[in-house]
Amino acid sequence: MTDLVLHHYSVSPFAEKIRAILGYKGLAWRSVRIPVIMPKPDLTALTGGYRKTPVLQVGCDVYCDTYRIARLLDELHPEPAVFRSSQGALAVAAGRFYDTALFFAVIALLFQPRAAVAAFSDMTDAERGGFAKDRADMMRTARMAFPSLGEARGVLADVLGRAEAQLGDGRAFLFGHEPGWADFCAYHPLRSLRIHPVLEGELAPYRRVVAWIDRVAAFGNGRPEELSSAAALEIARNAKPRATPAGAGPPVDGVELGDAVEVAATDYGTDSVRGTLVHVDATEVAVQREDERAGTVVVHFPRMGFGVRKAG
Ligand SMILES: N[C@@H](CCC(=O)N[C@@H](CS)C(=O)NCC(=O)O)C(=O)O
Repeated sequence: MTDLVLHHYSVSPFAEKIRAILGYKGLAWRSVRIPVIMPKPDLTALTGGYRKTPVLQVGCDVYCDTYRIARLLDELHPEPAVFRSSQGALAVAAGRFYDTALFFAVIALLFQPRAAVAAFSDMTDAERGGFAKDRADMMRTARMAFPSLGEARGVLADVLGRAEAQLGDGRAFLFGHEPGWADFCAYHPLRSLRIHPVLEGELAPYRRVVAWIDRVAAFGNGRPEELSSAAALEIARNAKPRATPAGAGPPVDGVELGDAVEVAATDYGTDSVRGTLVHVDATEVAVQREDERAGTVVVHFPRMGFGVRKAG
């Protein structure tokens, strides 16, 4: 039985990024459906407060943010690789741009009234209202600007035009003949447009981009098997943390291993996670915490995009 437990919901673009990577790697995984809005008590029992989607659990190790999750999947299942040395630095930089500027441009398009009604057609009015309030609350503490519709259209036209031109030399993926991190990061927001009943037409002028989206979608989602959130908590309770090899990396300002710290995203969804700092390397920080229901858990975050400070 597989150890990979993905906490996610179906309409989450970032969750689709990880589902596509699981498909690309041909992996079996267990699927825990989480609520689309807060509260998410069984998820936050594992994470200690982090609320974003998706989260990957392996025993009592909990991986937050798709950048950290994808690195773990490469570590556990190296072939085929997501982070290719041939695409290296460029792919990580491009991925970050796609995950932020492109993602929020697409969100701005999806949330315009004519599109939102179609995207959320399976929700009641009350559910739609609850969703809008939840996301407005989340964005109130955000340290980033949400684009206007005009700005979003500008970003989209630029990104799509460049991608269309780049795919013009016959390459199958954005950075060559093999897919990599940047493909998955650009894929998840653009797929939301591709499958949208009202917005799909926005992609019509970009034939090669559409073919590329379909090529990534064809990886599928691997082999999911449903699991209840209660069973996921039991898995955590009965597990021991994975050994994390000691790594080297720049120290975190003002804190040392063993200190009580708070870790939080620096962009949006900034709910902090409190625990003992147990690991720091160039790309990751991890904290250990005790939870009444999940037991001892180690929560892993990328360093990029997360702040660590001494717990007050
Ligand atoms: N940097 C995060 C972004 C994740 C993200 O923004 N996910 C959205 C869903 S697609 C989210 O968390 N929305 C709020 C929620 O699900 O509660 C990552 O790479 O995992």
